[in-house]
Amino acid sequence: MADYRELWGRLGMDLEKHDVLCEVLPQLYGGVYLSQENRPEGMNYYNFVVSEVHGLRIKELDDHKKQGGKVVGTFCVFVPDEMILAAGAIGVGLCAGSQFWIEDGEKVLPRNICPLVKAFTGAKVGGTCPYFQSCDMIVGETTCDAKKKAWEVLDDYVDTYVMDLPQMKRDKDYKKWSEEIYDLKAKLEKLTGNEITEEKLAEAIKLCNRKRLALQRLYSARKALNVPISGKDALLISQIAFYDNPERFIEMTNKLCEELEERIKNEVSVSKKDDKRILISGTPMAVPNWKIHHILETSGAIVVAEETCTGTRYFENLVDESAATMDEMINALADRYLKINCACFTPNKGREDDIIRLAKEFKADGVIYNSLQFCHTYNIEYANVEKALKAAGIPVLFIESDYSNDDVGQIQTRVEAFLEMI
Ligand code: BJ8
Repeated sequence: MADYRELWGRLGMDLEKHDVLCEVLPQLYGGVYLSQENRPEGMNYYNFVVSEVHGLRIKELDDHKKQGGKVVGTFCVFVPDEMILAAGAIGVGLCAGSQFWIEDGEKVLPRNICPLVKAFTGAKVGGTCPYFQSCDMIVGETTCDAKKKAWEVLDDYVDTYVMDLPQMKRDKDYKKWSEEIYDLKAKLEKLTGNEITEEKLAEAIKLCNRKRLALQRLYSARKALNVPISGKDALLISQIAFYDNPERFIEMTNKLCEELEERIKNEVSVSKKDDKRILISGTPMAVPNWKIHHILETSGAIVVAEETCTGTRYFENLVDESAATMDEMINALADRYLKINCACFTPNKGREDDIIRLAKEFKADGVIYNSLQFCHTYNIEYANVEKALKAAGIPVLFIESDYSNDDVGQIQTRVEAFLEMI
């Protein structure tokens, strides 16, 4: 990797602490990713993106800022990327998935809350994430209590704007979410100095839809009986989708999909005949959280899909492109986004239906329900999901975990017993 220390220094990072992270990541990536056999050639692009994770893309953000552009950080798939792009800003997903950031997070937050929230807060407080350091503003949302209160803490470090997400799906909630998107529009226009015109928004809607279609195509390839790509690799691609340049990401992902479709034709597979096909459902897996996939795929399973926000919830459903006026477009955005079935909604029967539908579509032998520790919404929602899956005859195993490696052995034992049983 080129030398980015001058750039990191300018971003106000803690260089010494960041060096520790830079040492750990390649080892982790090598063990989890580069040890895989028969990976598609197209994964070389994503290997390169990871090798430059705090380098090249940060330089691109820096160049954009030097020309007067803004960078906006987000933490939830409900925040419409289309508005950020239409304002001429670059959006980056900031959810963090490493134990490395927990210690700094716990300096300002209680210990007994979700690791995802502690990690992204720690990344900012410790000055060890160049994406966070590049942000001119972050957009939070009122999804869960942990996030909701963390915004108040983060506001001391960076301009923090919060969208008030309704938690039911009645007509008045759709209306409210449209209003929230209108407010975001005004905020982004003020931040960037650019007007969000109908033309710009229409363009951004098309771009985000093309990105969703590329990810849908990737997931379609995983439905094949001879699975052409590992779950770990597919997860990595979704994670990269949150911060890569969208046009480049679309191009490279479609190119990879061509290769995967060829593999399917030629029956080239990364899975073995007896591997159990697993659908993962639950909380998002922010980079570099590859823990559950790695355990599964080294224990006789292949992960075929993720009903998560680093999976189907990110790219299912397109925004209606026939909307022409600003009102119509904003309503179309509200419609598409409020279809996401996050456990922060009540009731959330739609998610049970999604999991059953996906398990069938991807021919899963079983479901791993994965919840981050202290995530009340996903933890509690398991009871209803389990009931629904049982009624549908689909085996399920519940795993609650954090970012540490302390429970790897225990999870492995439970996973192996589950795989034997299904
Ligand atoms: S749409 S899943 S990205 S809120 S932070 S809820 S894990 S306790 S991330 Fe999420 Fe949006 Fe929903 Fe998806 Fe639980 Fe942690 Fe809260 Fe979390």
